[in-house]
Amino acid sequence: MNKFLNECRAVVGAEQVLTAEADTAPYLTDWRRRFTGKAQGVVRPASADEVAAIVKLCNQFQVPVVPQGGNTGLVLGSVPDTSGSAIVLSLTRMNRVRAIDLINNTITVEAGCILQNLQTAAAEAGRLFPLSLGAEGSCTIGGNLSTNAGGTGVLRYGNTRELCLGLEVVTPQGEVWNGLRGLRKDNTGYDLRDLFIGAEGTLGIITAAVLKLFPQPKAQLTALAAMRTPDDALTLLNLAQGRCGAALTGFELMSEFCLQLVNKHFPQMQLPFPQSSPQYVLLELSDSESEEHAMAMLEAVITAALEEGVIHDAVVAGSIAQSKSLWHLREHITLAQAEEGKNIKHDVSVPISRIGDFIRETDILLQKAFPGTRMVTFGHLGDGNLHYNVSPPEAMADDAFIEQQDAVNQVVHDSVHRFSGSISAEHGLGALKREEIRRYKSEVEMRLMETIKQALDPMKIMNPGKIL
Ligand code: FAD
Ligand code: S2G
Ligand code: ZN
Repeated sequence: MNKFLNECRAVVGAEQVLTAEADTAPYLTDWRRRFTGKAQGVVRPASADEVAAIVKLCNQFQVPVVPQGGNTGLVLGSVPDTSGSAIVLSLTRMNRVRAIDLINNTITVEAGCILQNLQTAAAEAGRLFPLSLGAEGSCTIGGNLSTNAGGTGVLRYGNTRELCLGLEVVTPQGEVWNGLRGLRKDNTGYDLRDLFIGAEGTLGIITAAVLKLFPQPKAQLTALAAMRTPDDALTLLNLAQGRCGAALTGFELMSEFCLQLVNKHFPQMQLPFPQSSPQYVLLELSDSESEEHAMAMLEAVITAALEEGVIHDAVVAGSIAQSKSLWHLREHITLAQAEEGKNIKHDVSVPISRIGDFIRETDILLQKAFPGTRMVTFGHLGDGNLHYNVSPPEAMADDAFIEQQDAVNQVVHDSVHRFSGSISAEHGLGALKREEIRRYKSEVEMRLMETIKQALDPMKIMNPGKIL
């Protein structure tokens, strides 16, 4: 019998140590079903102390540990390699809201809390927790913090990093660091909290967090605008930011092909325009004054954009239901692209002003190198973050296309580098981009990251093979 797993059973209970193939399978394959790892087992602790005890056993028996939340990550960060030596440590049982402080405007929540449940808990308390992304029904706040997730609200509220005030973390040595301070100012030494945020489980296991809450807006309005080019979208962004300031809380670019895919695979989702356009922007205003004030602002933006020829059509959602249906168009792009078949994703960012040039130049380079590839280009334009995803030519078999992944990545990532951008804007590096990042980060930067990893996790048991 496996002594290590027996000791784990003594900590979390036998039923919380999964080893049967049917039980462990969902934890070992990534969301895109592109990779399946192996593990000694899946361990599901119920508290930070149980996590600490398991990590101590991992030290004692030299067992690598892969922390996992909702397993919706897109860079193979949350699944083990194929050696079978690791355990997956699932935080999903640790999902309580521990405290809400309406005067401090903070909520203390455990890492395994699903993002949508956190949004609901905030709303029930009369507040807004503004992190929002397509996977919110299954991703967890621990995973959001560990990947420093972005989503559609970054323009106004920042990445997950900006939403966090304090963390509770189990260190690679199995100690519990209680940094659950709800302070907006605390300058007492190195910023340990920000070291763990975005570390993708390679420096420690986040078990709880203190997060910021925001006032609920009095009105939230959504509009879908149709235009010719990404540069028109940038002009609209500037116009909207100039007139609405902080009230502009969402600005998502979608190409015509993105929405054709959505309509093809989800025919019930209709475009609210008689004919299609090359580009669309979904924009959202959140107003603290009133519905009328928000509507006046939005109509002023739309009118000015039509008069200046920046857009040639627009629809303003007349109800919450219509607003939701516009957002569903946006949120179904990832699912539609997955339904269409295998694709090569690029979660990139470039300076906002250069997005139009980046798309034009890189589209041309890709068509030259891989004629007939179909571009699924969409994303968080206000953050300079594009999902610049490449689908194979209609006539090409998926697998044949995926074999060219490295060559396609090189064309796109070299272009990103030329535009002084990043090859991972919000999804992280995981195992997927571990090698690729070395082509673009300086030796100094790589050495600094390796020094931090060596200092905190000298036994290299924390999510090995991810990031570094
Ligand atoms: P997992 O996938 O379980 O893990 C992700 C990483 O975090 C892994 O490295 C894992 O080891 C680590 N980890 C997980 N929990 C912990 C913990 N408690 N302590 C330490 N490390 C931990 N991402 C965006 O940023 N923006 C988007 O708009 C977006 N849209 C998406 C849409 C869809 C349809 C899908 C499928 C994914 C999308 N994602 C997006 C990617 C993904 O949802 C995010 O990366 C999310 O933050 C992952 O959360 P999770 O709980 O699923 O983490
Ligand atoms: C989103 C999902 C990833 C992708 O929906 O904003 O982060 O490329 C993306 O489909
Ligand atoms: Zn995204």
